[in-house]
Amino acid sequence: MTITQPTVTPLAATDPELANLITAEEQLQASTLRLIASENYVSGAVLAATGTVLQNKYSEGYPGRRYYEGQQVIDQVERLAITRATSLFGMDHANVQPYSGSPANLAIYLAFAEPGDTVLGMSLPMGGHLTHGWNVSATGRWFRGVGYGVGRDGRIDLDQVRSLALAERPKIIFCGGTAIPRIIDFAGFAEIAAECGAVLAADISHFAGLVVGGVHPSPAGHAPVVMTTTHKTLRGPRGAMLLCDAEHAKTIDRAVFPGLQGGPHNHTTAAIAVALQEAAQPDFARYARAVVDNAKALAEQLLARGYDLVSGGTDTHLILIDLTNTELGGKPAAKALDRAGIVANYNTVPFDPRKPFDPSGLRIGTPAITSRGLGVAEMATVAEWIDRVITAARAGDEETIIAVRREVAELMAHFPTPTGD
Ligand code: DSN
Repeated sequence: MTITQPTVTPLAATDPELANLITAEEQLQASTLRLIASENYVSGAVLAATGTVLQNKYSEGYPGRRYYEGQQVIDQVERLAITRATSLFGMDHANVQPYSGSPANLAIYLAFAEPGDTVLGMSLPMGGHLTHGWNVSATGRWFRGVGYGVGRDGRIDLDQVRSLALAERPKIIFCGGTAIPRIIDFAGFAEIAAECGAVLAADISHFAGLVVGGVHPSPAGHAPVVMTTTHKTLRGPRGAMLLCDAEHAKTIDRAVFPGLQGGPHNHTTAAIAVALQEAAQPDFARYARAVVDNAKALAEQLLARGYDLVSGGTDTHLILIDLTNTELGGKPAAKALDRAGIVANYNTVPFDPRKPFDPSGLRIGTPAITSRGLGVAEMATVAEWIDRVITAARAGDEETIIAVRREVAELMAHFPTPTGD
């Protein structure tokens, strides 16, 4: 048998068409102001770990208990990720295999509920997540999702959560979501879960990096089950983790595999381990603090320009702008900003009279721009750009939008991405 020498073929030589697309995306990410609250830039080390031969290996099972041989290295990689996760989040057990946040949340259902059981979560238009029991998601079709919301002040109404929990007796209560600008009162949720006999599941995907950086309270000691994606403020690869108290470890592990998934994505596990090591460094705490400082500064600047912010501001990385009084919907605003090189997403606001595909809100966040090194000093400029673009979009003034795009690209050229673009 002839053994061919392995060839290291650059992507550009093998598939120039695709390579060009990746280069175009790199340039887009480098030249724009990325304000999508759930996005970030990973380090070169995280990026390197994802593109490794670890992806060649099947590893159904858990370290020391696999269904395939040849796990001498993979077991060590997964154990490293688990140890770093439990130590960083102060929880007894970690499962680092979920492919992403949605399957990780589904594993929580599989672990603690039966089809048809009631679950209580923040309703999607109020700031929750699809997988917290919203009706179009499998979690709302196979389970009975009951939604709580915020009060007119834009803050989670724990009295409403308690009344619903006691009336509906859910098996699981989810706290956390995708458009919540204020910190989550884990202790308050834990009390309610204890009163109604539910398992409290904290979905900290958006702010996990703020938790490890010490600028958002930790769910440890309050929520026996915690889910986080790994690619938002935590700044790791696209993936997720489940953390839990020791008593739930076996149930959670069984739910992920063999309950829902097959082989773990070992290259992602490795990159999660790298991201967790980075997040344990003092620099990361400074990053988390800067994310919140930037968001607060940006919120102040927007308020000063007359914008309505849900809950009146932010404690976190995220700002939800209610554009109702600008007479421009969230969608045309997001599209105009995109033309100006400012990337955000349109979003419902609580009690939104408009439809989810054409809502009143704009969601912005500071994790990615803080990774580029922008600070409080730049937030006035960012707010001014947002204001100019929204005003221009209302007036049909495309010239201003194009002028802002040039200014954005000029500024961002001074703030290289963590991978050097
Ligand atoms: N898509 C994520 C977000 O933007 O918040 C949630 O899954």
